[in-house]
Parts: sequence; C-alpha cells; structure tokens
Amino acid sequence: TDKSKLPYAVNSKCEKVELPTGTNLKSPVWSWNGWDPLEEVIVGRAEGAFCPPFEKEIQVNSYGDNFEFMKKQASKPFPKEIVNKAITEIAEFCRILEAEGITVKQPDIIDWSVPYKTPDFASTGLYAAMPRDIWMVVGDEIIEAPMCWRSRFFEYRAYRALMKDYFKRGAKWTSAPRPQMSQELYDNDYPIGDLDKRYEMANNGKFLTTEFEPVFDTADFIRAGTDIFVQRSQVTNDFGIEWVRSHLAPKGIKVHKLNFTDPHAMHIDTTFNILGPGLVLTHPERPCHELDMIKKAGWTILTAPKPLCPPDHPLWFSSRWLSANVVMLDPHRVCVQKTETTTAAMFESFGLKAIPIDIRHANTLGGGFHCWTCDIRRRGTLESYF
Ligand code: ABU
Repeated sequence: TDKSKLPYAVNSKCEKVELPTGTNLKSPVWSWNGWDPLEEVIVGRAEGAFCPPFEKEIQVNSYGDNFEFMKKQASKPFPKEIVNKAITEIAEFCRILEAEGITVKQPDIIDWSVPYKTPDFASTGLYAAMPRDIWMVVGDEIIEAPMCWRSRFFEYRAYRALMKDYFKRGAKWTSAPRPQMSQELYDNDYPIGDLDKRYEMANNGKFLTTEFEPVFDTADFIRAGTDIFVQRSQVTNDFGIEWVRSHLAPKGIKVHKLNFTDPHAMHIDTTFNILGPGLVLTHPERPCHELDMIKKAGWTILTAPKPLCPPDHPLWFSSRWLSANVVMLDPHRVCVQKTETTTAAMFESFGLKAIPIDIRHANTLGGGFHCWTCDIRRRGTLESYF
C-alpha cells in the first residue's frame, strides 16, 4: 500500500511480503484484505429465506422482541413483504456495484424449506443471504466454513456451482471438516435468558458452543494481509480457530484471537471491522480486551457512532449496529446504509467517500454490507501491517 495515496494518515507498517509457495498468480480468486480495489464480489440472496426451527443457537442470537417473533415464525417462510423488499434492495446494490465496474456473482436459488435429517439432528434450511459467513478468501484460496447452526448445514449447496467454476479456473478449494452438530456441540446449561450471566461468561470466553468439534463462521475472521483477527463467539469455537490457524500457518498467515465483552458475539465485522491498512472501526459497547496491542502497532482506531436505525425496525439475528457493518470498494470508498447519516459523516470527516445505499430491509435478515458480500478478487498483494 502506498501510504501517500491514502485519504487518511496511518502509522502502522505496510510492508510487501513474499507470496506463499505455490500461490497461483493466475487464480480468478485473489484477495488478501478487505480494502484493496474490489474487482469481483459475491452478493447474497434473500430469495426463499426460511425461518429455522427455534433451536438454542437461534435463541441466543434473537435480540429483544425478536425472540418471540422467531419462536412464532419457526419453520415457516420469513414474511414475504420484508423478503421482497430485501430482494429489491439487493438487486439495486448489485446494480450499483456493477456500475462501479465490479463483477457481481450470486449464489443459486434454493428451496430452504425442504426438511432434512442426519444421524444427529433434523432441520430445515435458512438462506444464502450472507456469503461472508460461509466463505473466506485468503489469497488464491476459498475456505468454506463448518457452520454450527443446524439450519445452515446444507447452505454450501447454494455456492457449489460458483466454487466449482472458481476451482476449474485455478482457485484453491478448501472445505473445513463437516461438523456433526450432535447435542454435545451445545452447552445445555447455557443461560440464554440471563444476560448478566452471559456477560460474565463472554468475558471468560464461554458461549453456547462447546469444544466438541471445530466450528466457525468465516464472518468471525477479519483479514489484514499476513494477519487475520478472530473472535471466539456463539458460532466459532477455539477448536475452529485452531483449525484455521494450523491450516494457514504454512502460508505464513498468523491468526490472532481477540476477546470482546459481547454476550451475543456472532461475527466480528460489526465489532472490529478493518477498513484499511492499520485502520479499524470499533464498537463502543463491545470493548476489545487487546486494544493496547493494536494501538501499539500504530493502528488508527475509529469508534462507530450510535446507529440511527429506529428501535422498532425488525432485525432478526442482529443488533442495530449493522450501521458499522460496512464494506470498502477501495481504501477511499465505503458503502454505508443510506439512512445512517452520522456514520457516513464520520467517514467523510476522515477523508473517505461514503456511498449511500439503502439495504434497510436486507438488514432485517441479519446482515449489513459486509455480511451480504464476500470479496472474490481485490487488486493488490500480500502485505504485513502489524
Ligand atoms: N452478523 C452480523 C452481526 C451483527 C451484530 O453484531 O450485531
């Protein structure tokens, strides 16, 4: 990264490093961080979104009033009027990206209502709205996550056509070990309704998932060249973090675990969203226990302003802080929810160009711009910022 070309000053290092042995320079998949100029992206789909059975893993991430909604709606399609609005918003988001010269791909449309049964559990599906949760690109490789929600077990099927195509054209295809998701993966005594206890447990790194087998959502990882940051969460366990760490170690990629005070922890990208070389957006109500380490490395730390999303706007699996779940088109431009004007103003005051796009009803399905996308190709190379 040429620091002199950035719209903001950064003190962290930006050092080019040698590519790992065997890296395919001709791969159609190529991305080492979340801010190099975006050339190709996957955008999720709201089509067919189906409300999963009201299992424990759904209960722990159903905030406030949505708890009762998710219980009532369980095993039924999500309300059509919201899903249809989300489909329209996402089509417009794709059109805006394409107008910027970015190639947009989408997963297949799948019927998520079909019941399935394995030797360990039975469920129905959810959606293919959040590619960030299931795929992570590290250089020329796609890593497919072993997600711990039973309703997401077959989500990879919506992405298989894309995966096969990228592989045939030179990308590396890695599928983490499929989880069994038997009862042993979930702590039966987890105090779902006791938020104080949950805070205490989160501070001690304890969540609903046990260490029975490796599980992770790739959205719990955030990439910065040779360094990738991850949180232990309701959906990512230490076994899963260890799997990724050992898988990426031969490439010289270091995985750093960060801890946050967050009893709902699920996906790092609203809590600690890296926007540029040595530039991170943090959540004021989810303090990072290792922030000193980040500060010492010379990183610039921005604090997300309070969200403006009205409290009565339905948000099925997330908090209102999706305002911070932004995605970079390059180090200068950031996609921001149109109505989150204070967040946009904060970026603008920092020299970034905020691109206002309305995905408010797409937010209802549980994600912001970062969740709804997975970078496939960004122009740039492997660097060290830490
Ligand atoms: N998957 C997005 C999580 C949003 C939140 O942390 O509130």
